[in-house]
Amino acid sequence: MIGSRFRRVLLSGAVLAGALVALNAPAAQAHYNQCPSGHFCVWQHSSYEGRFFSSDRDTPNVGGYMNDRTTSVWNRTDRTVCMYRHENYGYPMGCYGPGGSVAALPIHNDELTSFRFG
Ligand SMILES: [Ca+2]
Repeated sequence: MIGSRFRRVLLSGAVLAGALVALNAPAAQAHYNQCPSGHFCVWQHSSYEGRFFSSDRDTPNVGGYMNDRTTSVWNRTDRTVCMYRHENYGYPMGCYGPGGSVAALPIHNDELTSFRFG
């Protein structure tokens, strides 16, 4: 009884998720283009998908919307940008040179909180 109700809920969730994916399809196609020239860009999911944040200047805290969620990045600037696990540039987690990008951070996934231009 409880089991079948649970399955029904899961099924409705799957249908809803499918509908959301369909609605979001046009935006998802533009994910990589979200990153303006001159910005350091970060995304929630691999391959530049999901939540997005970017800035063209030192960012001591990416804010609650993006904090500890970054999985892919693109440094679309002509400078090196270094990433940090904590706010105000605490605990370095690596840098990307001009034009550098990664579809999925090899380490420190979902930890980025601040970044700074070199
Ligand atoms: Ca963090």
